[in-house]
Amino acid sequence: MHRIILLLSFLVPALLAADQPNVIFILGDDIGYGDISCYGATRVQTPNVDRIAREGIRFTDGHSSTAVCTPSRYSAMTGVYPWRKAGTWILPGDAAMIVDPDQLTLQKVFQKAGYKTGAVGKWHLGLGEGKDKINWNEEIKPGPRETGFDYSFILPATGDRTPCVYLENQRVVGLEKDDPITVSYEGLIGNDPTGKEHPELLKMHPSHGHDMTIVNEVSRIGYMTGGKKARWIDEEMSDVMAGKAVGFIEQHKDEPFYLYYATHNIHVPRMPNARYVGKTPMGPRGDSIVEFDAQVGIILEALDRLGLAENTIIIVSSDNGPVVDDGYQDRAVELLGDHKPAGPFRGGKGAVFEGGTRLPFLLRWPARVKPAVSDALVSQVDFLASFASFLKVPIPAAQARDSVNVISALLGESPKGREDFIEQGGGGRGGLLGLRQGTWKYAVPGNGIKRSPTTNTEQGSDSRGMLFDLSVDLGETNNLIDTQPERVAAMRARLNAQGGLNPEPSRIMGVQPGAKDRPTKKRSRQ
Ligand code: NG6
Ligand code: CA
Repeated sequence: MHRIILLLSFLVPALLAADQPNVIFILGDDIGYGDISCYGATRVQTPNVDRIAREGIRFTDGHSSTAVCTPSRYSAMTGVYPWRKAGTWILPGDAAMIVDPDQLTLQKVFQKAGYKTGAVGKWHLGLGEGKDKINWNEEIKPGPRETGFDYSFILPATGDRTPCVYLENQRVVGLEKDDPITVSYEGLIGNDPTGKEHPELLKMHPSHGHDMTIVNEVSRIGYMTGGKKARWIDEEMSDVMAGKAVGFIEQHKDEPFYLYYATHNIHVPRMPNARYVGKTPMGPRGDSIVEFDAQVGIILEALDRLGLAENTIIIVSSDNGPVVDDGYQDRAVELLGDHKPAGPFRGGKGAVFEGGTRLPFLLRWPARVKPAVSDALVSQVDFLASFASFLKVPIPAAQARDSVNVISALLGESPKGREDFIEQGGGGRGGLLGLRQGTWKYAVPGNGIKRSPTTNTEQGSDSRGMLFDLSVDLGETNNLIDTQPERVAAMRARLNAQGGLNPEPSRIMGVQPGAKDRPTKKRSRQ
């Protein structure tokens, strides 16, 4: 009897621990399928991501919902396709938060299961009640906490948008009382020099837009004044954020935790730390991939050091497909060589082609998951339902409606993921949805503008619509739209049944409420 009790007292904590693995979701920015060496890159090496592939599952058909940042992250967090909601396209830095504090989120699922939750890195989901109402000099609410993060250390929007400061638990870090911050996306404020008027002050010059307030000798989208001591230094950003991420892991090493670590790499401006400069022949874009990989390495090392590796699920992915020239003259186009950022896929950031949303997607959990390559169709929108099922957290009826429980596919216990999946591209200014059904892909008719005028990325906009058979045409070059009317009709019907055939243009283009009042020239859109 005694012996049994003794045995049980050893076993029970171990069993509980296996039911409550830590989860770390590392989300890169603008990293394409082909930017990672275990997905085929040769001009850049990513040994730490490759280690996850070796020790875990490498998915070949893993997606974000959308081919740009804000909607992609919105959907990964809420389990809802972003085109269902107006105002979810790329947000300015002074936008209101688009995640409703009443909405169920992935991080709330973990909270309900007793986890400590933290967000470190890029936010870009809006904050507070938006422009004119955000006071950057106080606590800003609602923010990450109201969506379910116990701790947050974020950059509010993007590295190329003002305000260029970090927020820790929703307050600007390092703010001085006598140097308050103001932000504007409407026009020049204050006396800070702009890139437009003072290009001689820049160490990184814009190729498109990005000519407003200069911070750290880089001109940005949007204007700001004040907060001089609080402004970030781009070259230090990855160390600052990795330090916060490791700090969170150390602090919660004895209880289950969920960490959302959203790196700035490899978004523009690409300004890697000096340690990574020159590590690839591809200039800042390639070196920034190395810096991303190094951050994955820092997290892996922390898990090893703290003895947490065995029972921590680590997921690595990206928010949208790759882009080469994204608005700064960093020689990414000239130095690309034969590197294929989207791997075998067509298009990239902004596209409804596979290159827009099919991304590096890896999961490692040594305690339970056997190393494998999986072709299951899975998406970040599914994390919510999958982890809710795994942790036995009920999902209220009206929540996370597009999230499918694919936990068996994620853990490598089934080769089957989703039956079908809706991908969102930008299509220049048109807005495009595509339906994946097995290896078939249908994309709705677009405005016919083939390439983004700023990034030169093919968007997948065809005025007839497009149909591809990915089983023989992974690169989406042979449009079968005219040859298979029945299949097209069936796929359109399926899209329609999900509300995806004719969503209002404003929803799909993501026009911000009040956007009409804003000067169009200053507005930036993919
Ligand atoms: C575009 C910006 C681009 C990038 C993107 C958002 C221009 C010319 N382009 O409007 O540089 O900031 O928005 O990227 O301004 S994302 O990854 O956050 O979606
Ligand atoms: Ca992005």
